[in-house]
Amino acid sequence: MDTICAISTPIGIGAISLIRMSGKDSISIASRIISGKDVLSTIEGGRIIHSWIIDPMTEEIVDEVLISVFRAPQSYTGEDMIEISTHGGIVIPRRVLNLLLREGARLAERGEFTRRAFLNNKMSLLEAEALLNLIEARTEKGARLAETNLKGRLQEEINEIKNTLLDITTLLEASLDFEDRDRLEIDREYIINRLYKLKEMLESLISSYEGGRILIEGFDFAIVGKPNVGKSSLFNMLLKEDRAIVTAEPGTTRDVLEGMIDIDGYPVRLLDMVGIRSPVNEPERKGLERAEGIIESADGILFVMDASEPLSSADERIYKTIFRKPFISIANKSDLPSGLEGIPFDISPVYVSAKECSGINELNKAIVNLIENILPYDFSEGVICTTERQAEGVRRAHNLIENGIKMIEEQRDPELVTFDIKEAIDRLRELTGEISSEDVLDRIFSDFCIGK
Ligand SMILES: Nc1nc2c(ncn2[C@@H]2O[C@H](COP(=O)(O)OP(=O)(O)OP(=O)(O)O)[C@@H](O)[C@H]2O)c(=O)[nH]1
Ligand SMILES: [Mg+2]
Repeated sequence: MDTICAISTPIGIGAISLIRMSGKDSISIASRIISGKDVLSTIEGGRIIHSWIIDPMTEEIVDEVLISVFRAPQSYTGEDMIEISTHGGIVIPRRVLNLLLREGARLAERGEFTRRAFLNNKMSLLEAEALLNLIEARTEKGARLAETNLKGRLQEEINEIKNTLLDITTLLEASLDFEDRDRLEIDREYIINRLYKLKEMLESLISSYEGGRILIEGFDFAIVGKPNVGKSSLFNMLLKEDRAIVTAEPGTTRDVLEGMIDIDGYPVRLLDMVGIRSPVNEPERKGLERAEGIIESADGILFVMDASEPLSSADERIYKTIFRKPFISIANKSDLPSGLEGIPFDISPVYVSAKECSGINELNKAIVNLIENILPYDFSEGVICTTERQAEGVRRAHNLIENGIKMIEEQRDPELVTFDIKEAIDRLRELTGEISSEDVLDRIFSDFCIGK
């Protein structure tokens, strides 16, 4: 494979920058742009040397650097690799990168280092996805989950299921050769029991995805209420940032604003939106259209009311559009004399004041409670799917097994059952990457950043 390189640290001002190169020419390419050209060729893997980057065309010194040398197969990608730590900023790393490109390396694509690691059996596809989750994790709980998957727990679970399925195929195939019907009966009972057990394992993996997704990507809360009840003020309060425009005029917010916060280790995405009423103009009508979509797709709702006024039919109408979703009702402006009375629907709101920043602990508690009620799983122990690809693969294997069980129960030809079980094994092999298509790999690794 050709030799690839990329800047692996974020571009911008920082103390150091890391440039990575992988492939069979890594060491010779690096040798051509440093002082003491022969040092690298004799050095063993896993060593770091101090050196200078020199432009071979102008002999100009570009930077003082540290160079780490890795030799195949003992490297991240399994190939020869060089990592150059340069000074940070925008200029120096780019110049060094350009020198590497000029000397014959090619710019890496997104996730290409990790893709090579996968192709060289350094990690499974599930581990590669866990790695991506880890980089993207926004909170500690998400990162911890990704770590668990990176250690291969999900992989182990899938392997266990797959190996049992392989045993079952062997039994089924053996039974095909048996003349003796009694013997086949015993096997049938045994096979059905084992398949039921596997079906259950897959079901709990499927239901784990909802929680896995929330922990990695975040729980989406749409902030919903009449105009002027203080939705944007609440958004700013929770974000601890003066992000959304707040005015005394109803109809201030039209677009959807998004902000991520960490509540007790849970990543929560807040969505501030237009106040709900009959739109008074075109921008507001468009805002409402967006809001409807957001309410629909949100995981939960923060339903905001004004505590200083009696509830109106407008509040009630809004309540009717959201009450089927997980929601928390909030009475804002509780610093003002209370006007809330005779709440016509069955809620007991959390009282807050966005103006005085009060009630925030109670609100955070309510948010955590709601999330924990939704998470279907004990995350400290469980094996969890975190990507749609994983969940889909597990679902397909599950359906095939379910079908297999049905056929055995209906005393159908074992050959047909074997067919489904083998198909289920293939789905699981795709999950771990034992069988993979370029398409699937492209999709997974294109989510990575360049340099990973
Ligand atoms: N007294 C008091 N006033 C508040 C509080 N929260 C918001 N306000 C005021 O209420 C008005 C509306 O606040 P916003 O945050 O813009 O309300 P909104 O719901 O986002 O309004 P729209 O975007 O128009 O739908 C502003 O004048 C705020 O200063 C509060 O807790 N107490
Ligand atoms: Mg607003």
